[in-house]
Amino acid sequence: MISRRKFFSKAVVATGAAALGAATRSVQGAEPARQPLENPAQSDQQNYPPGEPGKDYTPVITPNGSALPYKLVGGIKVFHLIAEEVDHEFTPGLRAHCWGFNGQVHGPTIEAVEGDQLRIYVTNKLPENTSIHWHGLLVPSGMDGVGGLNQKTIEPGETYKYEFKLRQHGTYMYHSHSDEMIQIALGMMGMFIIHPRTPTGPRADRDFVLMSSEWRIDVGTRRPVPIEMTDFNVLTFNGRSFPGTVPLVAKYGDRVRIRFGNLSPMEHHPIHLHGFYWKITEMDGLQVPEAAQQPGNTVLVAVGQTRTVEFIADNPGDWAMHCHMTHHTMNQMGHRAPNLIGVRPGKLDKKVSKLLPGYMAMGESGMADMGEMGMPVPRNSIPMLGAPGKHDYIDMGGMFTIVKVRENLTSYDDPGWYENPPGTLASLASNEELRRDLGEVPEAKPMDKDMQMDHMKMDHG
Ligand SMILES: [Cu+2]
Repeated sequence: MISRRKFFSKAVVATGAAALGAATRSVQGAEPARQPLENPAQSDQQNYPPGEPGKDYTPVITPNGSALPYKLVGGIKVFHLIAEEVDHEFTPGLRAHCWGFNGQVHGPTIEAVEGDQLRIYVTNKLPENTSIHWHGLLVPSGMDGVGGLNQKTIEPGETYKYEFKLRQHGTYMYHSHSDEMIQIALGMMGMFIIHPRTPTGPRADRDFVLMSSEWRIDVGTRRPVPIEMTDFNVLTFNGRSFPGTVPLVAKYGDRVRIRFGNLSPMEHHPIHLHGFYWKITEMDGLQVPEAAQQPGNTVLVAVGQTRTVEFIADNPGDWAMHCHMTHHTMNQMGHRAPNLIGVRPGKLDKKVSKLLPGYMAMGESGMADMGEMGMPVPRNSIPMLGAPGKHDYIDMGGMFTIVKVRENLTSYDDPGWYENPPGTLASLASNEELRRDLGEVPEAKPMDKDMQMDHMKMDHG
């Protein structure tokens, strides 16, 4: 395979150095050698020893997940993925039979170094054919994994071999590319991280990997519905829903990198971090030149995309990080419920409970209380489940996690809840303060469920 660099150097010889610049840009496939968006993929012309963790790179952290181990055989990194059914826990209280790799949903993170030669065996223990695509990787066509197009699919019981050299670095993914709708909806995906052979720029102290997905699991069942198109009710980071997501812990001053990937069946996720702004340093694995790195605190990760962000953890505290679509921070039952906001149930409970013992109308004044009440729920379901927080109940779930930044950490274990320094915690205002600053104590009679509203008096006759 001829690389861009090789092609370019030939173009230079042919046209002369004076042609550098606009003229060579018009040559298809040729880019100036220092063009910042170019991947430094000279590695296909050169042989490198296998990259070593700790020496050539700092391994990434996959919260709630793990890295796929490898073995060195004659200088080649040999990995083994086993596609199989997995009894997966989304969060305590909800398990389902999913499809994943090596006993995990999602599959373990594959991690290697630019220039490494890889051999990846894929064993199929599923009841149907599969094949694996290396999403974003520059591999020979026959290694690209699209069933039927690039290869014969892997039949149940067979093991296939993929082999290629890594010619790039960045944040990528892998996923099934056979019966895609079913297999991706059941969980057959993972992250694929390639470290640069020659790192440029500052090294991250904490390098996290978070893959988004979404599922439809009907309350009380144990099998995701893979044909769902719109109404997903379990949303996950690395296959887990809050409170099942472990926090991302950093020391004050750490450079934190988060590599987001999204292989949800249908939906894009705007991931929002509180307390910081970040810069987007990679898009689909390609490095964004520093001058073009967009600052922000919400990054839209569309289906099939990866986005990498970096920030300095210079603000101690417990910080929410979540998809900002409100239905994506709910655990089951946030959907298809009747709208009871402002409804006056009156004696409804009493009347209905004659027919349905224990019936209780819910949601007239919002739904936040429902998770907290700890009401009996169908087996294997997490309707409206949140978690007790330090100050009160956290009524979010789904694609939600917590970034914890602390001074004087001695380890990256969960440090517990943040201790707010005096004067830095929202609190109940005293009457004295209200009179001093507002001139009065505001009348604050809460809305009564049975309150007669003005519009109810209107004559609709
Ligand atoms: Cu979302």
